[in-house]
Amino acid sequence: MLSDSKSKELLYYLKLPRYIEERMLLLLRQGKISKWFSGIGQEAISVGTTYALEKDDYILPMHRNLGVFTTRDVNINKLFCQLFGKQDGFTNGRDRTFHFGSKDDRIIGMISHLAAMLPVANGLALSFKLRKEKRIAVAFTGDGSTSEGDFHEALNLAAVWNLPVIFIIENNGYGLSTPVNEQFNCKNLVDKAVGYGMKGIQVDGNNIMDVFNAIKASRKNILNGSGPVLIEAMTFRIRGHEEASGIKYIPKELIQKWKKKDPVLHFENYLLKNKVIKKDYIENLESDFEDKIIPIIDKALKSSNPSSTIDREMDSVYKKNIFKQIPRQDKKVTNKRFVDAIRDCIFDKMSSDSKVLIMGQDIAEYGGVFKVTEGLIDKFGSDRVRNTPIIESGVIGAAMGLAIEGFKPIVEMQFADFVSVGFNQIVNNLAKTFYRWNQPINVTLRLPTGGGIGAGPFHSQSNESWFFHVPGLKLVYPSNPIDAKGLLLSSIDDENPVLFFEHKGLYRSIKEDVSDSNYHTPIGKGRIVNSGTSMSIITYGMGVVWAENFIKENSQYQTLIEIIDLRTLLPWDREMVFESVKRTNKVLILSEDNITGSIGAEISASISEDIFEYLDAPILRLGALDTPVPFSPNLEKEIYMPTSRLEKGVKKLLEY
Ligand SMILES: Cc1ncc(C[n+]2csc(CCOP(=O)(O)OP(=O)(O)O)c2C)c(N)n1
Repeated sequence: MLSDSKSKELLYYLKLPRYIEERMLLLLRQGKISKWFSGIGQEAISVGTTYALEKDDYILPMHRNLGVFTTRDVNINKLFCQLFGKQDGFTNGRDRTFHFGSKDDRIIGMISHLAAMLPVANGLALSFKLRKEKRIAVAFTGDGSTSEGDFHEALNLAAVWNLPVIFIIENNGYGLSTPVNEQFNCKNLVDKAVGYGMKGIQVDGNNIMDVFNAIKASRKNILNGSGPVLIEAMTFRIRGHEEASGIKYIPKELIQKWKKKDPVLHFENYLLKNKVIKKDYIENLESDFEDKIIPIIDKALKSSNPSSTIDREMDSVYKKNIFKQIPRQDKKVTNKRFVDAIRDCIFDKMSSDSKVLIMGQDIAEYGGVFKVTEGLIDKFGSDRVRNTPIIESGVIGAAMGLAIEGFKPIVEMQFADFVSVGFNQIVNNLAKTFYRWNQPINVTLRLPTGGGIGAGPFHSQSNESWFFHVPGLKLVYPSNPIDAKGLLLSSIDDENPVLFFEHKGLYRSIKEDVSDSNYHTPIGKGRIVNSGTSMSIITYGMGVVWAENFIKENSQYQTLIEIIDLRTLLPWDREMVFESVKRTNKVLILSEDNITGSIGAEISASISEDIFEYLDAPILRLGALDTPVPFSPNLEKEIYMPTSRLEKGVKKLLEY
C-alpha cells in the first residue's frame, strides 16, 4: 500500500499522459502533427511500471508508452520538441516521436521494427550483472510483437543467463488489426514463460496498483537472483492502431466494456473511496495540467524546424574516434598464422581492457568452430567468454545493450552466412543509433567468411556487400596476419559498429612475422602490396592472395601490375585507389564476391565519375559468378570463382 502522498503523486503521473494525449489528438485534427499511436486506456502499465522502478533501472518503451517518459520526468520541453519533430528534440528531427534514447533518463527508445529492443534489454541487464549493480532493465512489447523472433531469442537468452530483466507484454487485444486469437494459439501469452523457464505473472493492466505491485515484487526477486520475469498486462486498445486507421474492425461492445474499466477512473474512484483525495483534487490537477502543459506545447510548436547542412549530416553518421593509435613496432616478432594473429589480438586486448568480452556459439570450452577463441575461457572465465544459445539476432542486440553501458563486446558469428538471421539488429539498431540520438555503439562482429573450402551455398558466402550499403557501419577485411591483428585492435577500439571479415581459407594457409606487441592498423587506409606501372588490381581478402600469387607465378607482370589491398571496405581508401589509377591508367577490380551490386561496382562507378579522364581502358570487374556458391569443389574452383578468369582479364586490359 502506498502512502497518501505517494498515491496522490501516482495519480498525477497517471493523469498526465492522458491529458497530453488528448491535446495531441486535437493537434492531430488540426494537422499540427502527422501521426499518433494512442495509449489511452493503457496508461496504468507505463506509469505503474515506471513508478515502481528505481531511477537507475533502464526502461525500453514502445509506441504507446508516453507514460514512461512523463513518469521518468524527462525534460518536457525537449520531449514536446521531439514529438513535433523540431530541432530541439532528442533527435534534432532525425527520428520521430518515441524513437530516441536518453541515457540520463535511463530510457532506451524503440526503433520501428517490433521486438528489436528486447535483446538490447538483455545487454543492459548483463552489464548490471557483470558489474554487480543492483539494477534491472524493463522492456515493453505489444501482444502482436510476441510473434517476432526477437521476442523468443530475448526471453530465451535472459532465462539461460539469469539476467535481471522484466519483459512486459501489453496485451491490448490487437496487433495492427489482427486480434490475438490469430496471433498465437496458447491460452495466455504469459504461459510462454514456462517454456523458457522463467517466472510469468498476469496482471490487470488497467489497475495501476496491480501493475505497480507486480513490478515492485518482481524487481526485488530478480535482484535476489531469482531470474527474469515475463509479465502479461491485460488491457485494451480503445482507439485505432494509429489515429488514421480507425476502429471499424473492433466490436463496439468490446470498446464499451473496456471504457468502463478505464485505468484513470478506476484509480480516482479507488482514492476517493479510501478518502485519500476529494473530487476537487482531481479538478485542480486538471487545471494544473492546463496551466503547465499548454504553454509548453505552444512554445514547442513555435520552436525551429530542423535545419542542417550536407556536411553536418554526413559528419553525424559515425562517432569520431578518440583512442590513441599505437603504431606497429617490429622489435620482437613471432611467425604466426592468420588465426593466431586474431586470437593474440583478442587475448592481449582482453588482458588489458576489462570492458572487452566475447560472445558467440560454441566459443568457450570448444574454442569456436575455427578454434579462434581456443583457450580464452581458461584465462578470462565464463563471464567474459560467453557461449550463447543459437541466436544471432539475440546476441547482436545484447551486444548493443552492453555497448550502451560502456562495454566493448566482440561477437563471433559461427559462419558469416548466419549473419542473415541477425540482419535487422545490424542494419537498423547498430548502424543507425549514433545518427539518431548520438549514442555510439562499439560492437565488433567477427565473421568467418568466404569459400574455396567445398562447403556449399550456406557456409561459403561473401556477404560484405549486404552491409556495404548501410551508413553507420564499418567493414574491415584483412588479407594477412599482420593486418588481421592491427585491424582487429582498431575495430575493437573503434566506437562504431564494425563488421570484421575473416576469410576462413586464410586462417591456416598463410604465416608471417607478426609483432608481439599491440598495434593499430588504421581503419580506412589501404595498402600497396606491389607497385606497378601499367594497371591496378584493386582487391581485398582472398583476392589479394590471388593477385600476389598471380604475379609470383607470372613474373613478367611483376613490374606492370600494382596491387592495392583495400583492407577496409567501408570506408574504402578513395585516395589510394585514385592515386594508383592516375599512375597506371587501367583498373581491374577483383573480388571473391559475385559481381552484381558488389563493392567493385561502387569503386568502378566512383572512378568513372571522378577520374574518368585518367582511364586508358574500360574498368574490368572480375568476381565470382552470379550464382549461389556451388558445393562441388570442381564447380566452385573451376567455374564459380574468378581465379580461372584472372589471366585472361589481365591480358585483355594490358593489351587494350
Ligand atoms: C517488424 C515489424 N513488422 C511490422 C510492423 C508494422 N506494425 C507496426 S505496429 C504493428 C502492430 C503491433 O502490435 P502489438 O505488438 O500488439 O502492439 P500494439 O500496437 O498493439 O501496441 C505492426 C504490425 C513493424 N513496425 N515492425
